[in-house]
Amino acid sequence: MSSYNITSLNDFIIRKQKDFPYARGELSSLLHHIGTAAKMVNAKIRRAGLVEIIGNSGEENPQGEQQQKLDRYADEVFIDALEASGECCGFASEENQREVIFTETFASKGKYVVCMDPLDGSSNIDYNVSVGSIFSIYRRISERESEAGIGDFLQEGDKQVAAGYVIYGSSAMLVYSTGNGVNGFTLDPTIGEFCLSHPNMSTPSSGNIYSINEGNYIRFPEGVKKYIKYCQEHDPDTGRPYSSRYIGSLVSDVHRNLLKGGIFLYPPSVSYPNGKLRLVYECNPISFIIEQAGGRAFDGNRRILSITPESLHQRCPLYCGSTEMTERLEKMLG
Ligand code: AHM
Ligand code: MG
Repeated sequence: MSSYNITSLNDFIIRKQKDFPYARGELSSLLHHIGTAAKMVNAKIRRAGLVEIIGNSGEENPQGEQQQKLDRYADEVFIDALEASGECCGFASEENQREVIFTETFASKGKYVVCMDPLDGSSNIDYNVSVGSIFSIYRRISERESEAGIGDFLQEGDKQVAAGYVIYGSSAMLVYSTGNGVNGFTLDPTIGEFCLSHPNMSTPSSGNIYSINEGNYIRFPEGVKKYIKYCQEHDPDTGRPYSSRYIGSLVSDVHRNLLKGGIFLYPPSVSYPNGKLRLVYECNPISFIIEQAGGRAFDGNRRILSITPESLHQRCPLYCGSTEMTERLEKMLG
């Protein structure tokens, strides 16, 4: 007897497409290509240390940070996959100063633009720590007959039609949402398919994990310091002290907290007065997933998804996770 009882990512995407009566498969095709590119990046990461892929590329990204070889590899793989999909007319990422507009190929008429952090947490890669990829998809607002423009990429997070991340951890997993809940797929390496493993993901309303780089404590806003103290106090009723868990890979920290319940904080600090994380391709897609899973994400004052970006590489503080925990923090921030 056959033991075929899997739902592959592609089966699932096509099944979901039927929920949208006028969908013509363009978004499905785009998601399918992201899944394929993610498998290529995963394959490379799995061989890190064996092939010439770890270490600096010798170049810097637009923010003056050292680019790793894998940063560049992942960026190129996603660009090529998205252009080949024919559905994406432009791409913006952490690794490119300006948006990349596809003008030469049939992709120029694509309906969507994609913003990405192709390899998040890449400073961890040389030390065998989990990293990820983050993506955000918008419907273009420019005319389909014209070239895509910067305005297509600077839309509020609320306008995302889909977003997700891939985590290259003890297994590789792709988690995405098209605004109708969140689903997670684990790569089965024996068959090379992402298979539905975490249907309808929802985050607990509270938890006992707080994730923050406490090395920057001295310069944190007072409200954040107060909240950290609260997390460390003893209270058997609420399970405090909470556990402090910080990998330094946004995708990995958020993924764990999403499943177990918790809060992630990247406040303003001395080195990063506006926070370190980038609104367009880190905070927005992550916040979309968290809200879709029932959590919250804000910058201290506003919902992340309500902010209109002013530039591609704009930074923004990020506080996100379980509802009760983020609400308490919000009160302490005043
Ligand atoms: P990257 O996109 O260049 O890898 O930087 C973003 C990463 C996030 O994954 C992580 O949350 C953060 O930087 C960690 O920063 P820090 O080392 O300051 O705590
Ligand atoms: Mg990043």
